[in-house]
Amino acid sequence: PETKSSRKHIAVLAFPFGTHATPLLGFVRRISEAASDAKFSFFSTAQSNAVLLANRGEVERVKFLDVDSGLPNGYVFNKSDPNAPVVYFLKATPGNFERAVEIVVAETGMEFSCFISDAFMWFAAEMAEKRRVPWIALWTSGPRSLLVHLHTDFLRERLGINGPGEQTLEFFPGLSEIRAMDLPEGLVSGPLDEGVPLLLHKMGQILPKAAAVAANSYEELDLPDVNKLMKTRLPKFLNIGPFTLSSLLLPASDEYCCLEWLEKREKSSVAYISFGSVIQPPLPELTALAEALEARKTPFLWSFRGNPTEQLPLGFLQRTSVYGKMVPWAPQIKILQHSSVGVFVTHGGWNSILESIIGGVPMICRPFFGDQKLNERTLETVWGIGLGIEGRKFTKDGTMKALEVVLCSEQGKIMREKIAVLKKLAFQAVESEGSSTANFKAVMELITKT
Ligand code: U2F
Repeated sequence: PETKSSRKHIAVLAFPFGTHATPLLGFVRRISEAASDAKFSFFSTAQSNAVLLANRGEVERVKFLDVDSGLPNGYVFNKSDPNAPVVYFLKATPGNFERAVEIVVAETGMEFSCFISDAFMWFAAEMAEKRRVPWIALWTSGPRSLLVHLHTDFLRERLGINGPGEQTLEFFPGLSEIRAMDLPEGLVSGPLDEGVPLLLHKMGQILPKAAAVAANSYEELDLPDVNKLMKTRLPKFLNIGPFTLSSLLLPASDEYCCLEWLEKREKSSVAYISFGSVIQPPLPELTALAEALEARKTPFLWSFRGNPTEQLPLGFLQRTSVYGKMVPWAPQIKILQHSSVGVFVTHGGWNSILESIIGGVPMICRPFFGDQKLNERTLETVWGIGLGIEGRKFTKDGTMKALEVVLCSEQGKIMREKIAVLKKLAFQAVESEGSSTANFKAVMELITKT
């Protein structure tokens, strides 16, 4: 018979911004399928939990619990300071999680047998250590960006802290094509004593303590040197993705009928445009992108955050309505798998890149922050499956050129061939004998043996 102590009780600590909590929930859902005796307490802010529940629905044996967001009473989001909620939240950690965890233990009478967290929430290591249980971290971006965070001190020593330069990391196995200017901002410039730079630096120092670090990627995607170096630093680094293929979350709905619209378009003709969940490009760049689409009459499907009537050139929506569609949110995964899509114009968020690979769609990338520049440089120079936009900003000419290359040139055809290879490897990784499946089993062993 089941008793309280025979059941596993797993604490899950989310980072409640960008596309972080969703893959974490996907990971948890998969673990819960494999460990039917486990019960999960999923800690995030009320807002993040509400979005997860609205988009993904209830998940069996997962209880969503709210932690303090750190926002002052009456706080109103200010577009000119979009990072403020992150800063407030970080100031409230780890106390907000500690308090919430203790309340759950007191109320349920069940201690936690394991801590799973977003890798950003490095203090989960200490919470787990205090209770003598394992900590498993999930890295929601690609291995390369984790690798550079793990080597922040080394990179600062080699490159100085002079900020972004053209010099390449030729001394860094696997990353020799990457330039200092492609590294996440703050990695080789400025102080590391507060906010996100502090968080990432701490994370790099503490992750080696994790029982395992799982990641949403697959071993065959990157160069052997990257995997090798990662394993040297984190012996239990386990790629268990791509989550799009392996996690069990429900796909998003298609309330704006994007798929029906794609049905009417020619093969590989459409530019799908989205900049993820956080970014909205500045107005002059939105204008340039719109002008480029209109000048080329490129069919487009644009997932637009904001108000297109106010933010795009006057009359653009009417003039392009025959070949263009704007929606506030789109079922991206399905769209990228539709044969009408020929290019993905993206900010280079990790989830978007993987979803594009799985759809076999080459990318045009306009990176903004964090891992995005590194992702852009990698997909252009290492994998050959996309282009960075000239000057890292949308201009009408630069955008027209990039669309021409990807949609109409021999180079674009080669990109499609290369991405087809990576796509195949992704599907193989999640087959029953695949590398990601084996790695997931290794994670499960750690969880079930505790
Ligand atoms: C942060 O990522 P973002 O949320 O900005 O971007 P992505 O990693 O590309 O994830 C966007 C997700 O939102 C989905 C899309 C992706 O799964 O399918 N989506 C959608 O379903 N419909 C839409 O209309 C638009 C998007 C950060 F900014 C990045 O730099 C990091 O790489 C990332 C992961 O850590 O988190």
